[in-house]
Amino acid sequence: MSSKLASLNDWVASVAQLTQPDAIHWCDGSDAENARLVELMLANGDLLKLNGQTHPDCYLHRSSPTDVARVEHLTFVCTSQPADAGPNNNWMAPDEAHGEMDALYKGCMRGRTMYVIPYCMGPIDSPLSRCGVEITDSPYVVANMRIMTRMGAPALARIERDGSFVRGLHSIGELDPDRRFIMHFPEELMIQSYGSGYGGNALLGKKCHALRIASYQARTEGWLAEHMLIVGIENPQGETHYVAAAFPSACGKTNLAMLIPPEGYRRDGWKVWTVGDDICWMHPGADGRLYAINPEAGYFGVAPGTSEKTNPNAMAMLNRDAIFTNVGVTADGQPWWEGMTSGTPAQDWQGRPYDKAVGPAAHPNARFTVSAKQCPSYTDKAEDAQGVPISAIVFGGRRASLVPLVFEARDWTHGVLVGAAMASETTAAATGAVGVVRRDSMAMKPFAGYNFGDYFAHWLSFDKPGAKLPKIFQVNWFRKDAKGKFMWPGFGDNMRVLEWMLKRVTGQAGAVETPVGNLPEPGDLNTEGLGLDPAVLQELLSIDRAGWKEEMAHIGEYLDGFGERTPAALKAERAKIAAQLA
Ligand code: TSX
Ligand code: MN
Repeated sequence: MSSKLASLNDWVASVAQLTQPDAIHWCDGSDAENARLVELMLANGDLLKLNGQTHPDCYLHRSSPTDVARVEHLTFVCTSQPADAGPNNNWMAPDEAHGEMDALYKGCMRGRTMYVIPYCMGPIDSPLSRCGVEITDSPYVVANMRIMTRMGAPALARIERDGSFVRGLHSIGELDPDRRFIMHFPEELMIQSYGSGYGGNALLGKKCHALRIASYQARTEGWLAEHMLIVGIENPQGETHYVAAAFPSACGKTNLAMLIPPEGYRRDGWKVWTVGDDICWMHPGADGRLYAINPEAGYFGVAPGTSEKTNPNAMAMLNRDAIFTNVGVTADGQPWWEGMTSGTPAQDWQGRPYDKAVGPAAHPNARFTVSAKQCPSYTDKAEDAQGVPISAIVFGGRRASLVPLVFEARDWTHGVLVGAAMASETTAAATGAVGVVRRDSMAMKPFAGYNFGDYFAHWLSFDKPGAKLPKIFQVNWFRKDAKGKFMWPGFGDNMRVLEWMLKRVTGQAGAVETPVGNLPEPGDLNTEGLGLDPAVLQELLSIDRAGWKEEMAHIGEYLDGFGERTPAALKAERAKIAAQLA
């Protein structure tokens, strides 16, 4: 097979020349093709079949034990000028990077099949969507890309219409951590990945394309590619407002995207709709509002911690047509991970007999891959070519102290500062010290395809005459008291905070102005039925001026780290707040 697009055929031919596969397979995305690939992977051990009674068409993949997560230290942005990648990225000169990668790719697909995957990020018929082609020698990557993107014949037809696409080349190589690179060439709209078969390193449509390359492309085209969930909140009047929210890892983004409102809210007619759980592309519309699509078609979620208690919607979508990576299994072949409320693991993620003295059953970064449509709260609006209008943008982080439960930014510039200053405390899930505050602007530290200083300026540029921008908020579900106990119940009860935000958007809720931002007074938040101690609520909604003075000094140092690329307007906003606190 080949394509009607000469530039695509030429590129495929040149990659085959370099990598020397035994065969080339153009993916059409059909069920028959998927069935053949599953057969192949069951035969070669890439997949194990799970219990067909309890989990029809579910499979387990065990990755190489040294290939279990993204590798930030091996991830590079290769722009001609180092300053364009910025201090927030690793940089390599494009010529040098191409030299390194070509040497690794030389003959690397001998004895293997090369798969050509045309894919579309976003609804096939949406002007907001963008396409790519991933070439890979991993059938596991094909099976995952089939769930995570609109993949195959319809995507190829759109690519032939558009005439342009992002090029992604991936080989698992030897899965050797010392021969592994994830390279991005934003000026060429190209991605090259070698030596890993895992998630963000290998499913190139996700972090590599939809965030790193897309953020670069979005800057030149006037839109935003963000690390945000998208959720629709329907009120008892039947009106739905859409919220986009950025959180660093381990803050429960997927849980928030699939939130189930507390009983009282459900009774009153409130509903929560899931549009996306990880990535959000936002474009200014003709009416001045920001319209968003979820460029993905599935969820590649962290399994451990997902349970009937934390995310019942996710549990309901995981009993059919799902791929599990690095989870444990029960004696009767059901997937199992830490946090599950029933079942007992028999084997751990490496296939060894489970022994809690050896380690957890599931790897802490174990994943599920599942179609978005299997989520009970998924909305058809996610398939809308125009996208959904965004009423509020939320920035969150994990902060045991200082940051209140919620506050509203005064205006867009203040909101961009809040996003740029985002920080989260490290958890045991990451390597290194626990409880250390790390800055992670807009939760994009690992994913911005260019200099953060330029990125902040791009965000500020949306505030222009005629724009009807969303309100920006900061939240913190993770405040702890002196005894180390979480002060806010979180999960479904976050609905109470979302209600206040949307009532601020429509002018129906009060707030008090502080230098840090506008906070609800205790009476502005619906805490009915929570049994929350009034003193705890007061504490969650108050500002520690001395602590914030210090925080603002840290934010100033951080912004100075991007040198002259940091927008003056952002520095001025910070200085203004610092002066008000003094
Ligand atoms: O996902 C979380 N969310 C968002 C939910 C919509 N988590 C899990 C984070 C790890 C991925 C949370 N953890 C949240 C939260 O809002 N809040 C907390 C902290 C917390 C943990 C346990 C309790 C309360 C708060 N349990 C009890 O109070 C019984
Ligand atoms: Mn993510």
